[in-house]
Amino acid sequence: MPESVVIDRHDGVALLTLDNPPVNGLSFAMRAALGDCVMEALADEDVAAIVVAGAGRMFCGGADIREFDAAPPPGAASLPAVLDELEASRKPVVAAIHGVAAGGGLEVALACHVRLVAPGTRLGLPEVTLGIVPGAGGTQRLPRLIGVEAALDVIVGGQLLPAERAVSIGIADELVPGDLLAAAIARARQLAADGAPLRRASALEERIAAARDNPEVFDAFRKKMARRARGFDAPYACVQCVETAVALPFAAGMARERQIFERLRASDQSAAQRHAFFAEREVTKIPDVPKATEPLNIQRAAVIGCGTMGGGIAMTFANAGIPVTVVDVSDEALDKGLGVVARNYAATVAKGRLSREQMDERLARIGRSVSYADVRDADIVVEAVFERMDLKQEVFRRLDAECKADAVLATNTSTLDVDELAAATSRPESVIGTHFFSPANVMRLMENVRGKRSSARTIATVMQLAKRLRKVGVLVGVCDGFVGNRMLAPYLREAEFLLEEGALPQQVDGVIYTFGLPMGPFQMSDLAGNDVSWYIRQRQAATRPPDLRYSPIADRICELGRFGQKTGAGWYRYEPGSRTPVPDPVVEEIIVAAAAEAGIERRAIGDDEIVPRCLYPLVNEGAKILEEGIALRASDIDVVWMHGYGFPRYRGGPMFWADLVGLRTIYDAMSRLYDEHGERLAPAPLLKRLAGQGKGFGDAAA
Ligand code: T1G
Repeated sequence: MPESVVIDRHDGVALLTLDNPPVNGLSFAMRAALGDCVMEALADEDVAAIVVAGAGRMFCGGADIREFDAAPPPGAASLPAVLDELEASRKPVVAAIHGVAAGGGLEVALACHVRLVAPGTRLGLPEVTLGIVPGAGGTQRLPRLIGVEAALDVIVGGQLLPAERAVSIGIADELVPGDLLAAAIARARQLAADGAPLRRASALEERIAAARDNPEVFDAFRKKMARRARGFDAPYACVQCVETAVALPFAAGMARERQIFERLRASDQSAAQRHAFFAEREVTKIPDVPKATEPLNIQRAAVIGCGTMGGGIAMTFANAGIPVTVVDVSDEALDKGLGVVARNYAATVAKGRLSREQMDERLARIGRSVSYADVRDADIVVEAVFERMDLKQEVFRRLDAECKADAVLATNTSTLDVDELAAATSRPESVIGTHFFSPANVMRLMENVRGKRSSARTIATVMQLAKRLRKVGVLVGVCDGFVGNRMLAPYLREAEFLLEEGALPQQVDGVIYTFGLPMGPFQMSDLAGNDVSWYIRQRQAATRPPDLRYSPIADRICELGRFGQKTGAGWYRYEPGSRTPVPDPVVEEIIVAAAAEAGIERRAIGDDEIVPRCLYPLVNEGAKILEEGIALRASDIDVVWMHGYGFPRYRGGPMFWADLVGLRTIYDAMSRLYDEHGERLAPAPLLKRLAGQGKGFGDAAA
C-alpha cells in the first residue's frame, strides 16, 4: 500500500521499508507511519536489530515539499522526534541506501548507526535549494559525523554526492556492490550479536571540539560562498545552523535548527524556490503531447553554420556524447569556428573543470564538412546561420532534399517565424525551433518553438533532447522573440527611455543588479554585443510606426563602433583585457544630446522608479504571452527567465515575483505609466482581469 512504512521480520531483524512512490517522500502520513514502525520494532522483544530501506527506485527523496504550506494535522509526528527515538535505540539500526537519499531522507539515514550504500546512489541535503535549511537534524548530526568544513560544503552546496564520495568523507560507512538488503540485515544481526557499542552521530563530539578551536572557519566559508549566495537567505542560515552545532549541545542545537527552519519555510524566498522546483518539472508536461509519445532516437546530429552559436551548439551535442557534424560554406569558416570551440574546451581544462582526455573525446565527436551530403545520416540538424529569412529558407530547402525522411530539422532562430521556415520544406511536421541561449554550451535554457505543423513526435524529440543536453527545455509558440526575448524588448526599451529622462547606465544597472539579476540591461548588452540588436533594429526601421517613441542612443553608440566588450567600448568603456565596465562621459554626452533633440527635460530619476519601470512592462508582456497561448503556463515563463537570463531563483521568476508584489499593485502602476507614456505601456487584458479578481498568474494556470 503506497504512502506507508512496511515492517517485515527476518529472524530477529525488523526491516522497515519506506513506500511512497515516486520518491518515498516523507509526507505527514509517512512520518506517522515511520514513527509507529520504529516504536513497534523497539517494543518487540523478538526484534534484536532494525534495518531501514526504501521501496522502488530510491531510499527517500526527503520531506514532501507539496505539504510545506499545509498546516500539520493535529498530533502530527515530528520527524526530528522520530529520528531521535531511532538513534537512541539500544538495538542496532542499519540504513540500506539505494538510488537517492536526499534531505529528510538522508537525515533518516544519519539517525541510523550504520549506513550502507549501493553503487550509483546519490546522497545530499538539498534543502538550501528550496530556500530552507535541513530541519530534522542534518545540520547537527552531519558536522559531528564528517567535520564542520565538509558539512558546510554539503549543506550549503545542496548537491547530491555520488556514493563513493559519501563513503570517502564519512557520510556513509560502506559501499555494498551486491545484495544491499541482505548485507544490511546481516550487518544488523551481527551488531546485535556482538553487542558492540552503537555509533550515534549526535554523540560524536571530537570534530565539534576541533571546530571550537577554529571559529574563523565560518567567516572564511561565508566569504567563499558570498558570490554564489548573493541575495539568498538560506545559505547563510545553513552556516548559522552549523555554527550552532559547534556552540551548543545537541538538543539545544536541534531546537535552534527548528526555529531557523520554520522561519525560512514561511519566507517568500522559500516559496519562490519551491515554485521553481516544481516549475522545472511542469515544463516537461505538454497537454497535447501524451507522455507515451515515442521520440526519435537521436544518435547523430548536425549543425549548419559554425559561428558563435553553431560552435556552441556543436559543443552541447559533443558534451552529451552525441556525434555531431558541423557544416559551413568554407574550410576557412570551419577553421575559425572550430578554433573557437577548441579554445573554449582548452579554457575549461585549464580551469580544471574538464580533463584533457575528456576534451579530446568531445572534440573527436565534432566532425566538419562543407557539403550538405554529410548530414544525410543525421537524426537532427540544427541550423544556426545568419539571422536572415532568405538565407535560412535556402538552408531548409537543401536540408529537406538531403536529410533522411524522419530527421528533425531545427532552427536556432531567435526572432524569425518557424512556420515560414517549415513552409520551405516538404516536411513541416518535422520542423521546429530549438532556440539556444548564448553561450550555447553554457546556458541551460532551450526554447523549443513549435510551429503550427510540428508533430507531437517532433516536439517530444526536442523536449527529450533538452534533457540529454542537460538543458531545461521550454515549449513555446511562434511570435517575434518567442517568450524570453519578447519580454526582454520592453525591459530594454524602458531602460533606455529612463536614460533620456535623466538616469545613467550605471544607475539603472546598479539597481537591477541589486534586485538580483546577474547584471543590468546595459552591461548585458555590452556583453552580448550591441551590434546584434542594432542589425535587427535596422531591419525593422522601415516598418517602425513613426508615432512610436524611439530612442536613437543605442544606434549612435553603435555608429561609433562601440559594440561592447568585444570592441573595448559600448555603453561603458573597458580597459584592455578587462571586463569591468567604466562609465564613459562620451555616452553621457550622447544621452544628453538625444534627450535635448527629443525635447525631454532630464530630471533626477529615483532608484525606486527603476524596477517598476523596467520589470513591470516585462511582466505585462508576459501576461500578453500567456493570453496568446505562446507559453503554456506562467511558471514556464518563470523557467525561461531563471535559466535564460538569470532572474533570481529566490524570487521565483518574473511571474511568481509579480504575484508576490501583487497584480493590483502592478496593474495600478502600469495604468499610471500608460497615462504618462502612452499605448506601449497599456496594461495587458489578463493583468487587468486578474488584478480585478484579486488573483495572481499562478491562479490563471490553475
Ligand atoms: N516532495 C514532493 N514531491 C517530490 C519530491 C519531494 N521531496 N521530490 C520529487 N518529487 C516529485 C517531483 O515533483 C516529480 O513529480 C516526481 O516526484 C519525480 O521527481 C526535513 C524539510 C529525489 C533527486 O529537495 O531532487 O527534506 O512531476 O522528476 O529525476 O530536512 O526529485 O512526476 O508530478 O525530480 O528521479 C528535500 C527534491 C525536501 C529533493 C529524484 N528533498 N527532489 O529525481 O525525479 S525538504 C529534496 C529531487 C526536506 C527535511 C526537509 C528529485 C530526486 P511529477 P523527479 P528524479
